[in-house]
Parts: sequence; C-alpha cells; structure tokens
Amino acid sequence: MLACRNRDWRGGGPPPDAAYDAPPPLPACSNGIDDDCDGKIDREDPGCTGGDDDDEHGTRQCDDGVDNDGDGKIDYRAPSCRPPDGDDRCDKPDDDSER
Ligand SMILES: [Ca+2]
Ligand SMILES: [Ca+2]
Ligand SMILES: [Ca+2]
Ligand SMILES: [Ca+2]
Repeated sequence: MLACRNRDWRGGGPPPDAAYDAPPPLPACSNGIDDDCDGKIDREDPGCTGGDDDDEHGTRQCDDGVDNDGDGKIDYRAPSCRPPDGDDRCDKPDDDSER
C-alpha cells in the first residue's frame, strides 16, 4: 500500500523579508557627527560646503584626507580623537601645509 503524499506541504523556507524602509543615511555634513575628527561638526567644518555635502574634508592640506608630505600621518585631528593620529605639523584644520 502506498503512502499518501501530503499535497499541502509548502516547504520550509522563511517568509519573504518585508521591504526594509530605512531612510538613506544623512550626508556627512548634516549627520551631527565629526566625521573627519577635526573638532568641527557638520556646517562648522570648513570642509563642508553645505548640508548636502557628503564629505567633511576640505581643500586645505590639513583637512583634505591626504598624506600630503608622505610621513604617514594625515591632517589635523582633534585632541579628543582616538587615536589622535593626525599630522603633528597641523595645528588646525585650515592649516594649508603638513610640513
Ligand atoms: Ca558630519
Ligand atoms: Ca569635521
Ligand atoms: Ca592632508
Ligand atoms: Ca603627513
């Protein structure tokens, strides 16, 4: 005698995920965070040209996110930053020389 197959079996997969409607992340210049850790937040940061700018880095050597003098240290970092590993030749983010 043959066993009946259960035709109502629906498989064991998980239910489909509901659409994840998280809002898009805020631009770096309006997220309330000191993203580049220079002690200036959002619109206070000279690297921000506006609230929709997504990068707090600016054009000055001590605020451009680049190791301009090749010593392995990058930009001004606020003393409260951990690690406080900025270029020690930078006294402030609008300093335009890492040398
Ligand atoms: Ca920010
Ligand atoms: Ca900043
Ligand atoms: Ca730099
Ligand atoms: Ca440097």
